[in-house]
Amino acid sequence: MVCCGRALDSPCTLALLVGFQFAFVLYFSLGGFRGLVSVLVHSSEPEFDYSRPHDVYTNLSQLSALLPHQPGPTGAEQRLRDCLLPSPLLVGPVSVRVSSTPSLEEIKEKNPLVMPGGHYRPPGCEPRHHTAIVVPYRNRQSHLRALLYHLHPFLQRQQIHYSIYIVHQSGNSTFNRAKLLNVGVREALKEEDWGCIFLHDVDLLPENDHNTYTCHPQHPSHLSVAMDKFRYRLPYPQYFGGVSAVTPEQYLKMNGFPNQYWGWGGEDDDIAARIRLTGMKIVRPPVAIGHYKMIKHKGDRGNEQNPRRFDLLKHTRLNWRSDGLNSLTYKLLSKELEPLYTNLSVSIGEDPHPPSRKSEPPRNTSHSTARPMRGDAGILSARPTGLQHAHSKPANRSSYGVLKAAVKQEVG
Ligand code: UDH
Ligand code: MN
Repeated sequence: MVCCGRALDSPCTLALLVGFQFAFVLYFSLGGFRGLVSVLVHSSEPEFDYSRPHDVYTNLSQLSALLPHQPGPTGAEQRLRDCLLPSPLLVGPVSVRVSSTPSLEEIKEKNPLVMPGGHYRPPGCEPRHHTAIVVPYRNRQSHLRALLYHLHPFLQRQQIHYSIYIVHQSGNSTFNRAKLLNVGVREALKEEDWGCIFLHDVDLLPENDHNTYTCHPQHPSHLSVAMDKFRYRLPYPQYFGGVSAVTPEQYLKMNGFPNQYWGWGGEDDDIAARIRLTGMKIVRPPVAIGHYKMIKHKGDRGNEQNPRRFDLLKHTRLNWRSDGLNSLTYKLLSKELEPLYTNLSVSIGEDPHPPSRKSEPPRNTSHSTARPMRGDAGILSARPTGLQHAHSKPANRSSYGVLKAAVKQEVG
């Protein structure tokens, strides 16, 4: 103490100076304040090297080598063991191919275990997860091929039981993404007792197979948390667009999705509001896992920005109970089991308030920009959503019967 009270030339002052210098260097070598916090708080974020991605078909031959159900010596089928969690076939970052995608025939050849309708069950083990992938769709053939080329091997490595449903809006009336998703959920559940339903834009390709296509048992999940379009960040905290997932129970709880959003924008924010209004929250994988590439595209004809979306969003609180699964009407025009997907062609009606086309300049979604275009989230009260990773347990499917009863009700 005595020495520290003295002038600059004392050894103690010198030691203090050296100490400060050392702390200064340490601070910056750990990445400044952020790095320091992450070291102190001990971030559990996994790390992946995206600069050396694997081919998306890696390890698939191992699946083909697995023998499908072999009859036991007595002729009875042997019970398969449960699939391992996490799947030993996962590789982490995978490369994404968006140009010169092979033809549908070639994709089928590369995925010999996929059954008609885009149905798949792991051959060597009993799957713990049963997931329907529902894709709202119209006039995006090249995107669809890229998605099928990419998603089939991606999901097979995860060793889940899945099917891909393409919900095709027939006709030229204004596109309605959320209503198509409602139709897809309903039709998928008519077919199978799915424990998890993925709502998947056709142009989003997952870049890391640790992003498992399974549901959280209590809360809806948002998977596309880090899209290249948004510079691999969440554009705003309650963003729920792109790729998300619900169990039938969660879907039922929020009365499904809105049917009234015709055109581009707002419907995903409405769904996020429903989640909050029904006491649930959004769970997400870590940013390092939830990487997606969006195939670049311009705005589609027939999916112009919906000028009513802000107004609709103001009324979600009032409307969610009456607009959704319980008010859904549509006509299923055809259902075809294509080799790589189930095609549902549906007539969902028309926008009762069509915008005047003259006043709406065509939207240009050139995706070099990282700015979210809708900005609709400002309407909703900001509420932070924690980044949580919880995908391990299979969803509780007990209330499936309730939804099935609701789903069975015939629609015109
Ligand atoms: N879609 C079609 N055909 C169309 C229009 C849309 O298939 O003519 C489907 C397709 O699955 C597409 C999805 O609807 O991926 C969404 O439409 P989009 O790709 O035009 O949406 P966008 O890329 O959305 O603009 C990205 C998120 C922007 C931030 C949102 C903030 N709320
Ligand atoms: Mn898009």
